[in-house]
Amino acid sequence: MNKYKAIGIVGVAFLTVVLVFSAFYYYGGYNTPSSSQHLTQSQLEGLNVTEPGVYASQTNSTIYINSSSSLLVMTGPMNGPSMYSFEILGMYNPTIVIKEGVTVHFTVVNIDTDSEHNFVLSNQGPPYPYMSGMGSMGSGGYSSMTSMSFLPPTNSGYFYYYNMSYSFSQSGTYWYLCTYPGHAENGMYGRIVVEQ
Ligand SMILES: [Cu+2]
Repeated sequence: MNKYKAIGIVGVAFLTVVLVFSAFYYYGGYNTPSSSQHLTQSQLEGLNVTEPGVYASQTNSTIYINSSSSLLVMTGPMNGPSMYSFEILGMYNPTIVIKEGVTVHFTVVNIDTDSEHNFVLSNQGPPYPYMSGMGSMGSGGYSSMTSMSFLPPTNSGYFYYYNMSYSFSQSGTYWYLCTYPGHAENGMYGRIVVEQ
């Protein structure tokens, strides 16, 4: 095999590898939102349950969490009183009373068909300015305890979600809010009370 033939074979092999990787990248990167986690309708319904350590009081729109538990938070319900709502165990923007020392595992799912949302914990209460979060990470302008990128609207039966856990180790009053511009300003928030 002469030198030029060898170079030719290496060149063809290299181009083949580039083409194969490009094809993988194209289908992985553009045709499926593979980097975002999503749930189907039945998976979402499976998560919408009340755990043993949780008591939901519809009469005073309060959720009591007495031991470490999971909680499903749905953002932007289309059947809610306002698009600026969090729906938790059938209530809209409920007060959440948590026993000090309890860890809550939040699964935040966007069920809105036309807007992005997130769910951020803060020790700053309302009123909130238009730009509550200064961008997608919910930090800046006020003190946030957590951050979350915006979840895309629901699409083709898929619901985008985000998992986070928070240990409420200090008693006091906290807030959960959506930091998408204008959302917390228009009422997309609720109160968290951590009790001893
Ligand atoms: Cu929002």
